Amino acid sequence: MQKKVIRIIGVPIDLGADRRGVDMGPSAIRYAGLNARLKGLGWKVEDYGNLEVPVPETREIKDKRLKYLEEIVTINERLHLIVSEAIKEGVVPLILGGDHSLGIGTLAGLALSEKSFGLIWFDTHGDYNSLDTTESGNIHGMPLAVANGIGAPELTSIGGVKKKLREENTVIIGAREMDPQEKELLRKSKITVFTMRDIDQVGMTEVVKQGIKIASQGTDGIHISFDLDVIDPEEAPGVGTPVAGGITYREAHLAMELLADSGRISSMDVVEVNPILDNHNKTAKLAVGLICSAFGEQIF
Ligand code: 5AB
Ligand code: MN
Ligand code: MN
Ligand code: MN
Repeated sequence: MQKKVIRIIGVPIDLGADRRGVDMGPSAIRYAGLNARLKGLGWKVEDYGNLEVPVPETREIKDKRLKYLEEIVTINERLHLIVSEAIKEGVVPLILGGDHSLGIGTLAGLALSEKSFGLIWFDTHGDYNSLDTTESGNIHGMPLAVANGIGAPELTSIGGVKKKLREENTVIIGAREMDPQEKELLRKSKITVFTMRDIDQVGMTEVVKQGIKIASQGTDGIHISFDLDVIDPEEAPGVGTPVAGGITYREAHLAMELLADSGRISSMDVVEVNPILDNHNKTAKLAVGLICSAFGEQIF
């Protein structure tokens, strides 16, 4: 890795999800010792602090198919500028969530750069719902579709151009729960989906190696979007939407270690940590371990 500055950007948002609590994610992750550990690895750490996010009690849901749309647009408008600024300055943005609706802003920010990025999306879910396929109206189930130009125009237009990702360089790893119509929509795209079955069958090493290859072809770097719910709830109980049958603690670390070895990580989101459901900050600590593995920490 050539870049030596990491800029931490906290986004304490839970407007994109039904369950309250992921707004406390950035605080829990910092409390678990993130900044000191990254410094210990030789990174210069700039903590930007948190973006200002309204609490749901002060707002109302205007459209049940797109809950808190206006607020989420405002936050992602701000986030995309902060991310694009970081890339321009040559520092690595590390975005702490908050729910996954922040992925809209991160990817819009990356798309503003002259550089091109592949994307690896670690998630139980596809996050590929459109206005017509969503059953919940929760925007955290939509960011990948929005980044691909599908969804409410208020969201897809953030950052100008419509498409913020290159489908052929986009990979989902760890999928195990998608809405029926979301699946259909995703199948129509050129996004590569590695499900839990693929991981069971060929192993995490092979899946991540293929993922890196796909995300690297013709790109300058790889953005990792890591939804903690990809990990089994036994090991990561503190997440917004826990689903049984996830990847293990070690598989998650191995994935980050392999990505670090590739030398191609240019930015990262870490989302959906929910301290209310957590067990003594276990999930936030795990998140810190994963971030450190991604940014060069080795066992020996
Ligand atoms: B997460 C669901 N597909 O759209 C929906 O945690 C879940 O960012 C979305 O991956 C989960 O509400 C969003 C049922
Ligand atoms: Mn997600
Ligand atoms: Mn998820
Ligand atoms: Mn979730």
